[in-house]
Amino acid sequence: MKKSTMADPFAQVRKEKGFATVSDQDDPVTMMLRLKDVRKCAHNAKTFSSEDIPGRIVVPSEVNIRTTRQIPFEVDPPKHKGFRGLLDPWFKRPLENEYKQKLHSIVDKLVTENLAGNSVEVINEFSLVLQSRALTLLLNTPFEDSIQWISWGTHVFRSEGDALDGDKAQVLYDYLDEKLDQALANPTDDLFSVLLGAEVDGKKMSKEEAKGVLILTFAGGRDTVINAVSNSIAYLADHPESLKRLRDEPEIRGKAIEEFIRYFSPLTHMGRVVKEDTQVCEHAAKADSRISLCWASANRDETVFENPNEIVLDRKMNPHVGFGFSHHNCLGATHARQILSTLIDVLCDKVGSIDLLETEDNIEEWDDFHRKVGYEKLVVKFNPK
Ligand code: EMZ
Repeated sequence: MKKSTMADPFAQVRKEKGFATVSDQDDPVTMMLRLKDVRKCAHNAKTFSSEDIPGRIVVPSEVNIRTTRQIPFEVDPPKHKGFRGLLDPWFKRPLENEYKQKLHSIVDKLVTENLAGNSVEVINEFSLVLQSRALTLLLNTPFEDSIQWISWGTHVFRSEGDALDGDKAQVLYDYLDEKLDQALANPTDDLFSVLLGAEVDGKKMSKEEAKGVLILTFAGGRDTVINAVSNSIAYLADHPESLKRLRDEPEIRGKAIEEFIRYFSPLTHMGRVVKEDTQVCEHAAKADSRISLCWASANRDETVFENPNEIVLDRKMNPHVGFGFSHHNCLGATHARQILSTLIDVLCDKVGSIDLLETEDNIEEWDDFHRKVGYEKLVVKFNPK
C-alpha cells in the first residue's frame, strides 16, 4: 500500500447498515454513512438542527471549551440566511484577480524557498505556514499577523495529547477580544471592522456575533486546509505520473481538486441535534440526541462513485460532499479551492518531482472506526523542475 493511501474505515458498516453510533463524552453520536442519507439530513434543518448549545454539533463536542456560538454554522435557517447573505460576498473575494495574484505570490515564495533546502516537514513548515499566510488575505490583515497565528500550531483547540484544550482555546478568544476592541476604537478595512460595522436583518452585528464568525474562520479553516494541502503533496509525491499529467493537462486541474476533496475529505463529519423523535435509516432517533453527517463515508459511497477508493483525476460525475451540503455548505470553500488550485499551478510550474521521505499518519478514532485524516509528520524533498 502506498504511503499516501487513505483507507475507508466505514465501508462495511455503510453497506450493511448505513449508520453507526459512536461515543463522545457521554453524548453519543449516530453517524450517517450513506451519501443519500447524509444529504437528506443536511437538507432537513428543521428536524436536524445546527443551533443547540454552542459546540454541541461538533464531534468531538466542544461544549466544555466554548460558549460563543460559531456563526453562521451554528445558526439554523431562516436566521442563518441573513448571516450568509452578509458573509458570502466577503468569502468569495478569492475569485478576484488581485486576491489571486497575492495568493500566487505567497505560494510561489513558499515553494521556491523550499526548493533550495534538503527536506521540509510539510505539516508545520509548509501547510501551516501557507494556511496562516493565506488567511491574512481572507481577513485583509497585515501579512505579519501570520507569524503569531503560525505559533498557535495546527489546531486552535487541540494540543499535543489533548483533543480539547481549554487553555489553548482561551488564547484565541483573548486574541479576538483584543482585535475586536481595537477595531471598535480604530476601524480599518479588515474583516474585524467590517463585521462590527455590518447589519444583519436590520440589526447591527454584536461583538459576540462578530467573535463567533471569527472563531469559525480561525478554527474551521485551519486543520481542514492543512490536511487538504498536506494530503495533496503526499499524493503527488507518491504518484509522479499524476504530477506529470496535471502539468501536461492543465484543463483537468479543476476536476482534480474536486477529486482530492472527495478522496481526502478533510473534515470527517459534522453533527446535528435531533429536534423531534424521528427515524434515520429506519433507526429511531430520539429528540435531543445527536447525529452526524459523515462526509468522509458519503464520499466513498460505492453506490454513487465508481472505484470510490481511487483518485481519478478527471472524474466526470463527482457529487461529493467534502465541503458539506445544503444550507451550511462550507463558507470558506472558495478560499480553500483557490489555495489548492494555486498550489497545483505552482508545483506544476516549479517542481519536477517530490520525494516522500518520512510519514507519520494522523489517525482519528471514533470507537472502532480508525480514520487517517492526514499526517502528524510528513517529510518530503521538492526537486526543482
Ligand atoms: C468547527 C469546525 C468547522 C470547530 C468546518 O469545520 O472545525 C473544527 O476544526 C473546529 O474545532 O469548532 O469550527
